[in-house]
Amino acid sequence: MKEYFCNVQKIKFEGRESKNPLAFKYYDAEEMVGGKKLKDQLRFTMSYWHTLTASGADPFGVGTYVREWDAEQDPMKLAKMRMEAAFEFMNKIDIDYFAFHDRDIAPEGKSLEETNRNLDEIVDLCEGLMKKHNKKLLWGTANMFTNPRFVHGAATTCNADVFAYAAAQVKKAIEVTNRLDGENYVFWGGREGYETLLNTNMGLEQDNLARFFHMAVDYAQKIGFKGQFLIEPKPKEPTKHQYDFDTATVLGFLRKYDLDKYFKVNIEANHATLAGHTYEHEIAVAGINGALGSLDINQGDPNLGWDTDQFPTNLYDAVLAMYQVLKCGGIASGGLNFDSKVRRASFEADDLFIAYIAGMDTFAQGVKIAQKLLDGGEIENFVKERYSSFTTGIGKDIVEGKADFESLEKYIINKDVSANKSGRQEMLEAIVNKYILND
Ligand code: XLS
Ligand code: NI
Ligand code: NI
Repeated sequence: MKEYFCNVQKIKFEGRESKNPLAFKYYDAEEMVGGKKLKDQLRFTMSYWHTLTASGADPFGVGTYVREWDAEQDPMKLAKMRMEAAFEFMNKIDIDYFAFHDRDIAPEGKSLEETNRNLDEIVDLCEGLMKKHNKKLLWGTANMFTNPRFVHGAATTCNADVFAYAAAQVKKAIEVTNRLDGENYVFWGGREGYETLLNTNMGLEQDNLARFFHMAVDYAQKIGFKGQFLIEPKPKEPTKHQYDFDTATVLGFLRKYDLDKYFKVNIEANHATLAGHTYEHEIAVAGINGALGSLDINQGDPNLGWDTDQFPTNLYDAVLAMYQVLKCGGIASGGLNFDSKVRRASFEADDLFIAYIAGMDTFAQGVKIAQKLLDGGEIENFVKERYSSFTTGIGKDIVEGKADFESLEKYIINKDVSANKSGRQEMLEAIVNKYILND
């Protein structure tokens, strides 16, 4: 088989003294952390779209990335080359999982029928390569945002034919995900939102979105798809008001429409930033609601108001995010997906490897430090103590549902309120720093 990344050999763990840019310094896949191998704890995932199909184009200029398959004109031959390259890449970077949109892996044809045939042909190739190289599909999804037919949305369009098209497309995408034993199926609401209320029936659009999700659940049950459904919240971009704004919004929506038992969330760091949240906030909201499904770990830029999809290199954020993940008991059927692209100026093929290494080392350290922080217990003990008034006396009554307004009034009316204690934020932040710096 042709080699696509000729300048790069299999990436090895060389340890923190290594100066080799094409080696892991912190990610040792076999290292045990929290009772699991790092590779099982993190389940790193290659995003097909950013790794194989992205070009480096931006609104001001054409693509810059230099790739071995650039010259290929035939769309199906190109799709096959990319699929082979994907497995070479995963083997060399030592990643077991990948994720794709239907249109990443195979080109659209003239009709949906032809498009589905193209997809089947590439999925045949993919299935064989998965078996040969022992790789797994973390999730599949449908691209319902690139083609102009989705200009007004897919499940939230004003055009019933487009709704039907989207349904047929997702039907096929679930079938394909099922065939490849995908562990999850993701809905990111590409254009599910609106620009102006002046032309929008928001109530109908949201009801239709719920109808669409119910149809997906029904169909998955019908064909025996066992994977977990995930919604990926995002507050804006491409539309001004995306319906899946953040985790809390998604949970409210799911409950309103009786969908909460079928869906969890796929939380993206960059989307949390755009929603004005921290990543750890979003993970914690999912965690306390039993809805943490998977993670897209690409970081954004707090100074920029769009989804920059950068490789995650911010160690501090990674520690705090993984701390919440560990508190939730891990990532279950999810993984850590690099929904990240190299910068436009990082156009050489080696940059792809360097970027993944940087992200994998960051999250390896992130989870190791988070585990130590958890084991050390200083933060957890502080929090426990902070809420200790709810473990005895009147606090216990409140928690156990034995109190009401009248009994609480009777209790407090002639009593001095006990003194509040410091929240000690700076002390706690210094403890986090200690764990990071001492590691
Ligand atoms: C876009 C999303 C997208 C999803 C998959 O902002 O992050 O890449 O992860 O459709
Ligand atoms: Ni994403
Ligand atoms: Ni995104």
